[in-house]
Amino acid sequence: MTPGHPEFPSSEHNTPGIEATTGPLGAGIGNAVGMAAAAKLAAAKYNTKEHTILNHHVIALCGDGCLQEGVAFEAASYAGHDGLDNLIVIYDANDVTLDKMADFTQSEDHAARFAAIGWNTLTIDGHDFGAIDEALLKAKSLKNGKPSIIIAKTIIGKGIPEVEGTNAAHGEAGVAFQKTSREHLGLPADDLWYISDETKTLFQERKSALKIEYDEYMKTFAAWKSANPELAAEFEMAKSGKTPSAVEILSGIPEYDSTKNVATVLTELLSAMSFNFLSTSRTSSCRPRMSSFILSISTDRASRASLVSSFIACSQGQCFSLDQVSSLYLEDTVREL
Ligand SMILES: Cc1ncc(C[n+]2csc(CCOP(=O)(O)OP(=O)(O)O)c2C)c(N)n1
Ligand SMILES: [Mg+2]
Repeated sequence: MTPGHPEFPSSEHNTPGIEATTGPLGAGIGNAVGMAAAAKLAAAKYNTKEHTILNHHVIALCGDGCLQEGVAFEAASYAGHDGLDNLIVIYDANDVTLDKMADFTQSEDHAARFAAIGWNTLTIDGHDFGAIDEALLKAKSLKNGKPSIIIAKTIIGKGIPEVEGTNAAHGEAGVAFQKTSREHLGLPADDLWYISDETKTLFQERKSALKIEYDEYMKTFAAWKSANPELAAEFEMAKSGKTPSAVEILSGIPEYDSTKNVATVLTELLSAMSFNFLSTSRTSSCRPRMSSFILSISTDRASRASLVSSFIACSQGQCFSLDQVSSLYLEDTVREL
């Protein structure tokens, strides 16, 4: 759906409607899990008893190659453990990875592997549109605290007999046969960008149906906004992606109240300043530990300021390991003590 390896937001290869794509295999699973965790956090913060403004699913497509990467399973394991049932991964299981058949390098049972880390697994014929629809509806309706993977068995290069079902179909290898393959698929051979009337009608009808849903949603959103102006302002700020300046952060840090325990101070601090800006990537499970650790050794104002800077740095994409953070702050604190 998205050509090339468009890792950069400004890439000319970005495809409208696709929110994130990656080049490094496996990273997309991490993206999807992060988006699902962020959606859960945001829903918990912004939805009210009266209005639900966030209840969407995150849907990601991946291939055999994505699931060969270790990072994919670290993220998937986190998603299973943390019950991200708003996440659906559709796996294009075509048994090919670029220039070899997948069984040349792997032999795992993906359904069993995902089930073992707490996912729902559904296996379908990926060329059957009805089955895809049905599986998506099922995955959305399960709501059993588990993410879902739809293992869609497909044939790579379908309709191009010269390469169909083999690694020769990856990339541009089928280009030489494109004219005949269009014929095999029942499409006009010479019209490279042919879109049937049936397809156009389908999308027009879909657009009208979605417009009705969109208008309904916007009514709910407006009602939520006027009932919750403060939350709405925070929501807009979060969407804008702007982070507070260091001065604003420092002025927001409360004086340490020695009658409260450090965990309470941490919660107050984070909820006051950083909630919208913490990202949830594969390192997220270490971040709360890292923060409690730093705060437990950082009862003075300057160290707490450093803690907040670390969080902001993390949210802006620079992530510190526990070792780096401890070497930065622990030494000073130990010296002071
Ligand atoms: C981390 C990483 N290693 C290697 C590559 C090179 N690479 C590009 S596509 C691919 C195999 C992709 O397999 P799959 O996702 O199943 O796609 P298919 O061959 O089915 O089209 C590899 C290894 C990469 N993009 N990223
Ligand atoms: Mg493949």
